[in-house]
Amino acid sequence: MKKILALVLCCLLLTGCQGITFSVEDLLTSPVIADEQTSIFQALTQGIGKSITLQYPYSGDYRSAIVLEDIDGSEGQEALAFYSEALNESVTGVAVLDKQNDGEWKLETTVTGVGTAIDRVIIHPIGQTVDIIIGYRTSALDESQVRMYRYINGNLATIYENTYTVLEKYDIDGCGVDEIVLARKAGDYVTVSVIKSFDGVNYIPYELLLTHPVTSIAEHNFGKISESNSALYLDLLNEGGALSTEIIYLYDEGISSPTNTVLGMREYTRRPSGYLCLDYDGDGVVEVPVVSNFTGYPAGIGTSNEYMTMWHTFNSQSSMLELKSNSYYSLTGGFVLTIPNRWLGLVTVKTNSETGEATFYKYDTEIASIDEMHPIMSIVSTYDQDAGKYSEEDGYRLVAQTERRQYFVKTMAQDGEQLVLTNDEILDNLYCLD
Ligand SMILES: [Ca+2]
Ligand SMILES: [Ca+2]
Repeated sequence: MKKILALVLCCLLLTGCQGITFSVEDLLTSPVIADEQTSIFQALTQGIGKSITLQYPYSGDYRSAIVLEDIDGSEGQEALAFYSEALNESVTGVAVLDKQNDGEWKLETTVTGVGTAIDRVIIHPIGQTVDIIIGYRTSALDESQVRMYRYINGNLATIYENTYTVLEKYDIDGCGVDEIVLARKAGDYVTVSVIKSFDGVNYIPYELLLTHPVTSIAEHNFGKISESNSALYLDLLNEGGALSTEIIYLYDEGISSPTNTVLGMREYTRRPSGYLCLDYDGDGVVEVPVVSNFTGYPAGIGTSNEYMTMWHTFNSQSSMLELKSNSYYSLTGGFVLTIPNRWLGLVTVKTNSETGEATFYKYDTEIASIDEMHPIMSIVSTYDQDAGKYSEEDGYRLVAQTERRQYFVKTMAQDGEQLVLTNDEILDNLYCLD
C-alpha cells in the first residue's frame, strides 16, 4: 500500500499544475474514516429526526463538523457533531454520539448552542477528565460566546460560560497542563480570564480587569517570561488609534499585569497602530515594539516620518521592560533590521513609499534634505515574481530568502566608509518575518 501511495504522490508531483482534478487529501483520506463519518451523520440525522446541515468550525485545531475524541475516559472515541436544523439554520446544535457494542453509532445527547455558528472547538484534557470548549459566533460581530462542557452520564453539562474575543488553550504557568485563556471587551474595558485546574477535575478562574479604556483587542501572543512561566501579551487599540500592550501572567496562584499596575508602564508601550508585539527573532520571548523618530525626523529632512523601532522584553524579576534592540522595522516589507550601535545618531533612513526600499544615509546636520546626504546602503524585499527588478547590474545582491520573499541589499557607500555593514553583519541583523 505504501508503495502505491508513494507512486501516486510521485505522479502528482510530476504532473505539477497540469489540470489535477483530485486532491492529495482526498487520496489520503482513509475510506474507513469516510464510512465512519457517514454512519455518524446517518445516526445523527435519524436521532434528531429532522433534516440537518453540518456546521464546520471557522478556526482552531478542529475544522471538521464531526470530531472523534475520547471525551469520557472510556478508551473508545465518542463523536461530537456540529449542525443546524435545515429549517432553522441560525441555531447551532452540538451532539454527542457513542458507538454501541454492535458497531452502530447512536445519538446520546444534544445541546442547543448559543450562537449562529461554531467559531472554534477545544478538546481540553486536564487529568481526571476531558472537557469540551466551544466558541460560538453570534450575530453581534465582536461578541462571541464560549461554553465549557463536561460529558457526564450521557449529558453535556455546561460548567463555564462567558463571552470572549480571545479564546486559547495554553500552558501559561508551565505546570504541564494547559489553561484556558480568555480575553473579552465589555464596555470600554478588557477583562482577562485564566481558567486553571489544580486537581484535574475542578477549575479556578483567575480574572483581571484592565483599567484603561480601549476600543478593541488588536492582537494576542504568548511568550516566555522565565524558564517555566509565560505571559499573554495583549495589543490593545486605544481611542485615537494608538496601540499599547498589556502583559498578563499567573504567579503564586494569582494573576498579575505589571503594565496595568506599574505607573507609566503601559503608556510607555504606546505607539502607532500596526506595530504589534512579535517574537521577531524566534527565541520564544515576545518583544514589545516602541517607536521613536529616526535620526533627523521629524525636523524636516523628509516629508513623512520614519520610525526607529525599539524592541523591549519583559523582565519578570524586575517587572520592567528592557530594551533589547534598536531596529528599522518594515511592516510592509516583512523584515526587521537591527541597527548596530555605531549607526546610532549617525545614520538615518528614507523609505520609498512605492517599493518599500529603505535607504540608509549618513546623517549630516548641515544638509537640509535627506536626498542630498550620502547613501550607505539600501534594503528591499520582494515577492519572487518581482525579483528581476533588483538585478546585480543595478548593484543589488540577494542576501536572504524565505518561501514567500527575497531580500536584496545594495551597498552605496565608498570603500573605507566605517558605517558600511559587512555581509555577516547584515545577516546577523536581518530578521525575515514572512
Ligand atoms: Ca499550566
Ligand atoms: Ca524574541
